[in-house]
Amino acid sequence: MNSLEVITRPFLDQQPGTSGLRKKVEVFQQPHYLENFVQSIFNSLENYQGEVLVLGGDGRYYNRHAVQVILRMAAANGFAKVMVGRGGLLSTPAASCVIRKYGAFGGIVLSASHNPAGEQGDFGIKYNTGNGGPAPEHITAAIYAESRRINRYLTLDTADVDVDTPGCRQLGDLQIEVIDPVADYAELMQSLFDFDRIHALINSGLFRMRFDAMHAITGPYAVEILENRLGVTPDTLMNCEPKEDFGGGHPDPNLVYADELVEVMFASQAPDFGAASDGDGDRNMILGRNCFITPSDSLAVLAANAHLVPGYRQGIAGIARSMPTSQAADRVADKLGIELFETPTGWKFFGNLLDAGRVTLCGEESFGTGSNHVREKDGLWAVLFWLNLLAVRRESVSDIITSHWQSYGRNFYSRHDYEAVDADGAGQLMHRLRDLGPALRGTIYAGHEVAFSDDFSYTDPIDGSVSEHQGVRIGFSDGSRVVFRLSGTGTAGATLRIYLERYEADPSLQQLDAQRALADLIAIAEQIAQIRHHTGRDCPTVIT
Ligand code: VG1
Ligand code: CO
Repeated sequence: MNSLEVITRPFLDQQPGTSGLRKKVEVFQQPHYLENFVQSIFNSLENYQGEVLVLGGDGRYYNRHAVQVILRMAAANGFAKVMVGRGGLLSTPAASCVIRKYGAFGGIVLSASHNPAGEQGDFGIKYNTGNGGPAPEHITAAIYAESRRINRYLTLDTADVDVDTPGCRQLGDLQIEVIDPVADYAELMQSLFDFDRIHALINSGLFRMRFDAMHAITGPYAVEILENRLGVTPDTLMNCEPKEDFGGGHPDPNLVYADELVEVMFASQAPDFGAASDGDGDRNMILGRNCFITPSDSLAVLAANAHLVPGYRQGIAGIARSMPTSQAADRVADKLGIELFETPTGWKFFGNLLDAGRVTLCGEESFGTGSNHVREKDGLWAVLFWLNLLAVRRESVSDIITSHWQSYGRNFYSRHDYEAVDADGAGQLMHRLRDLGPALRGTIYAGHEVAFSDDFSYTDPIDGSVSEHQGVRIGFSDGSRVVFRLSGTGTAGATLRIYLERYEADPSLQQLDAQRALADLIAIAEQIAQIRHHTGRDCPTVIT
């Protein structure tokens, strides 16, 4: 079958953000838009001819169409085989798992994660390399450069392929294998965690839980793992039927968007454990009865208790966290005598450290946690890790976190998001903070002295690559911090994120509400950055 060369012209806005290219569906629907980006990915790679590509997505609107486009283009560009999840589905961590397990050259994941889906919503696409992780910056930069000069792409003139029936079929010279999107991932989870013990807890009659898939990709994964293998009752699982528009919701597992679950968990007869996952299954929220675990604390707790879980019984090599993530994990690393790395936001910065064996656990404040089992953050993995801890310790979630704070101190933490604000105003705010920078040092705000202020820059310890302008940090002499950065995943205006952190060693002061404990810092952030003035907003859209 001859491949077809299509003449095209570049779009100048195909710059990947924190996690791939995300745009409104209608932007992707422009003729050649998706094809240009896919060909730009292929053009930026070398020696992929004859290799295997993994393909799947979070099931949002346009996923099915994009799968067919990519299959034809992969065939025309000379891949030998594409492994595609049945129905075009693969959660982000499952895609990572499949790439690694079968030694694929790389993978294309169709997802805009938590961004709203549907015809009026967003679509997204990202490339993962052979280690199963998000393409590092030098590759995303090369893809962007290609997209700005592309003038042709290769495809086939063929009918759609059946991706709903498992098994192998041909498209020209390309072999297509439709795989079960859940099986390999479920097997990996079973190899890491003590399923017998979790099963015993769940069926003890003393434990109730809820899991909310938010009508996104984790539904089928939760049914197979939590229900079929671990024995939860079907009413434990909420919103487990994936929908192309995510049921009109916003599958961002936080206190605002996962309100249905939050209501259940904060009721008087609440279950013992609650969890939710995001659109593409790589993030998680952990709740206990009337209790919320911040993602930063979750990372610290997992690290401190990893020896209780079979997959990590040998101990952990090191921990990496993104810069805005609280320093709770640093204290655990310190106690364990292991390395702690502070990286820019986005999972791609963990890849080298994981590949080099320098770290075992990674986490981000944005509800992302993961380990060296794949090269993506992993929502259900975190849920299973917590279930394994609960099964071993047989304590409540709130007792576990309280005793953790007693041993290590508590890092009060909160993130304030101002979503979809005017991009110019947000840009000016960041610009001003960068200019103020070093001049802030030594100034005192409400009794807090500024110890340092900078624009975070990261040098990768493995390959020496440098990533600049990763967020403005203002640190105070008592260890408190305020961090400002702009989101790289939004598709409308700008989203300003403000991260607040304060350490409290005294157990008698650790039960305060986080917003109250951080009130001083919240006021200082406003005073320094003039958030209201620059965003035109009185308060954040989302507080977590
Ligand atoms: C956000 C989070 C970041 C995460 C990224 C992708 O990025 O802050 O920690 O890695 O989303 O996660 P940003 O640039 O909007 O702050 V996901 O689940 O959307 O793949
Ligand atoms: Co996600």
